[in-house]
Amino acid sequence: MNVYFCGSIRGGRGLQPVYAALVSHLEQSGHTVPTAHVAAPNVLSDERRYSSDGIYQRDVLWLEACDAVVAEVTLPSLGVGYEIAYALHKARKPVLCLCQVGTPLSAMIEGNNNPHLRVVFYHDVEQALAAVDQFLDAR
Ligand code: 6K6
Repeated sequence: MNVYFCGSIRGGRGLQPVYAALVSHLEQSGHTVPTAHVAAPNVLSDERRYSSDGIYQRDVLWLEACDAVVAEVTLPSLGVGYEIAYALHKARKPVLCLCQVGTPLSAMIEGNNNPHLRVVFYHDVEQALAAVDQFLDAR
């Protein structure tokens, strides 16, 4: 499947190792991840050659083309929130949100009963990877 991965960039890079584990797991499972760069340690410098306008146009095209969205939402990020809303309401894609237990998640995600949205709170990365497999296996 073509899986659009979302993770915080300007919202903070503290969970980059978790993003890397998620993207690596998706790719090792045979999925294509157009946004694999979100998990790269140097995304901010690598992507600097693109304009914000170019990034937005590219990411929206990828959202329209994907089969499913996996978003790590522990760190609050405007971009990730926008991508989730776009995927659900404009591109009409299934979305999995992964959040570490103990994190206060926005009510706009936690309280959202959209049938295409699944929110999973996880204790460790293994649990998050299992949630990804379960979500994609059901597609
Ligand atoms: C570096 C310097 C200027 O811009 C950059 C790189 N910016 C981005 N590169 C790639 N994807 C981006 C960028 N900014 C936002 N995104 C998309 O939004 C990604 O797909 C992430 O899932 C999400 C992150 O949003 P913020 O608000 O945390 O940056």
